[in-house]
Amino acid sequence: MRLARPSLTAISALLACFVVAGCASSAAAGWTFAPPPSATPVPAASAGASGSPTTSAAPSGPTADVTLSALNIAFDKASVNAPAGKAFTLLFDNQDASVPHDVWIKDSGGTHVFEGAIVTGPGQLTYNVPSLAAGTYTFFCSIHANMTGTMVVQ
Ligand SMILES: [Cu+2]
Repeated sequence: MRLARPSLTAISALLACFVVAGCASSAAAGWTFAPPPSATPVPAASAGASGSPTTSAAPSGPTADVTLSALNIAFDKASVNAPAGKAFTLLFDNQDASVPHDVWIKDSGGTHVFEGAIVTGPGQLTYNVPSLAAGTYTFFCSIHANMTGTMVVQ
């Protein structure tokens, strides 16, 4: 009679071990995608600023030839410079939450020479602008008529 209880306890303990082992092994199986020793997770700060599926720019990538930001339905610069005769990159940073902006460029005759894709803030996008001849252009947001600036290509 006295042996019955200890053995029962042993069985339940064994059972508990089995369950724990089962849990542990299944959890281990879930980690097969990251076996390397690099235990450095993605910085929580940058992970917190997520929610930008349309962006492609790396947070700490190389700087673009031209940078432009939008905040409070306005561009941060009234004038930017760009290189003439060669394609260049334009990093657009839309800081207006839930507001769509884009960057279009037109020449002095009003012809659109570049029409960038819409970025809904907060989000960034690096545009690849084709080669432009030297001259003074106007960059603007196709959505908000008040958002314009001068682009000096030289
Ligand atoms: Cu806009």
